[in-house]
This record gives sequence, C-alpha cells and structure tokens, in this order.
Amino acid sequence: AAAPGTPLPTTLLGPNTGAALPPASQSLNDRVALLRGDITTLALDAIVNAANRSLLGGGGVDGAIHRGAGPRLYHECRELGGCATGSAKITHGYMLPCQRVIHAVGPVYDPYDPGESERLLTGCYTRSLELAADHGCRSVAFSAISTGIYGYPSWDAAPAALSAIRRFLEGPQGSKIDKVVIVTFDMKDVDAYNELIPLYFPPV
Ligand code: AR6
Repeated sequence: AAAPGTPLPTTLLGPNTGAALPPASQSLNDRVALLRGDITTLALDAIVNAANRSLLGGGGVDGAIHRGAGPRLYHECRELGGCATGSAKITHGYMLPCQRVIHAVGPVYDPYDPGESERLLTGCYTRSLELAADHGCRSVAFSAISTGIYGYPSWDAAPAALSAIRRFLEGPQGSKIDKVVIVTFDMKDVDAYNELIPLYFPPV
C-alpha cells in the first residue's frame, strides 16, 4: 500500500473513447507549455495552422498566418494540392519568425458524430507532430484547431489535443520534440486548457 500522503497515480480516460491512459508522466511537464497570444509572433521551429482542405488561406488564424508569411506561402501552398481533413502538410515560414508552418485541416464539428470529429481532430495533432519530427522541428506551437469557425467545443477539443500530444511524446518519436506550446487566443480555450492541462501533465 502507498504511504500516507503519497499522491495516488492518476488514471485518465481518453476523451469519449473510454480507453485508459497510463498514469500521467510528470517527466513530460517541462515539455508542454500553455501560452495565450498571437501564434504568428512565435520564433519556434514550427507553428501549426488551422487550415482548410484547399490550403489556400482563409479567415481566423489561417488568415493571420498567411498575412504574416507573405505571398510566397500562398505560392508554396498552391503546389501542395490540398490536404485531407484530419491530416496536415508542411511549408516554410517565409516572413514569419518561425521556420516552418504545418497546415493541419481540422474537422467541421459534427454534433451528430462526435466520435468521428474526435478521430479527425486527433489525426491533426498526431500528423502535425510526425511532420515536425520528420523535419527536425524540435519546438512546435499549436493553435486551437477547429475551435473557431469550425465550431468544435473547446471543452471537447482540448482533451483530444492533450491526449494526442501526450501519446506522441510518450511514443517512439517523442524524443524528437523538445517543446510543445499550446497557444490559446479566446477565453473559452484559456479556461479549458487551464483546467485540463494539469490532468494530462500533472504538476510535480
Ligand atoms: N493566434 C492564435 N490563435 C488564433 C489566432 C492567432 N493569431 N487567431 C485566431 N486564433 P479558426 P478553425 C484562434 O477559426 O476553427 C479559416 O478560415 C481562434 O480563437 O482560425 O479550425 C480556415 O481557412 C480559435 O480558437 O480555425 C478554415 O476555413 C482557433 O484559433 C477555417 O477557418 C482556431 O480558429 C478553420 O476553422
């Protein structure tokens, strides 16, 4: 039996899946950060855009990234031939302070099929981290994919994002990434992440 006062290991449930995650690994804490602000200002190896299937730009964070990067980003994106929902493609960052932009295409939230929405959103995070690792990007910032124009409730999106990030960092390619920065912009995402991050990455 654990000594009195020893904190019990937390066993988390994956969002909607019912799949149990192993007890949270505190060694991962210093590799995940939460930041509120404009993702286009970050001088990291890669930032993750919330794009659409055309990859040709749009509103929200996508618009801000294309404005910041300048027209050469649009020209590179045009060569990519679009991207499937739940996946991602990588470009250069051009006039942005980051080296690379990873364009993830989140799902339009479907309240009649939340499981499929979650599967696709999880795919965005996992595929973006794989691309970052494959391209030597050791620091990666994520925008809150799908939680704006695409209508994904922040309280459902955040656990999917946190599960995918933790599984990746604990997985075979996890050591290829030093830092994952979760960037929030709207208060709803700030609230969700402030409450949920300690469950997935408990304070030491
Ligand atoms: N930095 C960080 N986060 C931001 C910024 C910024 N500069 N601007 C907005 N956000 P959204 P989606 C947050 O709508 O829901 C585009 O037209 C915002 O508060 O940008 O995936 C694309 O082309 C929200 O939490 O992306 C697609 O057509 C989060 O970014 C569609 O919107 C995502 O909101 C994608 O919709």
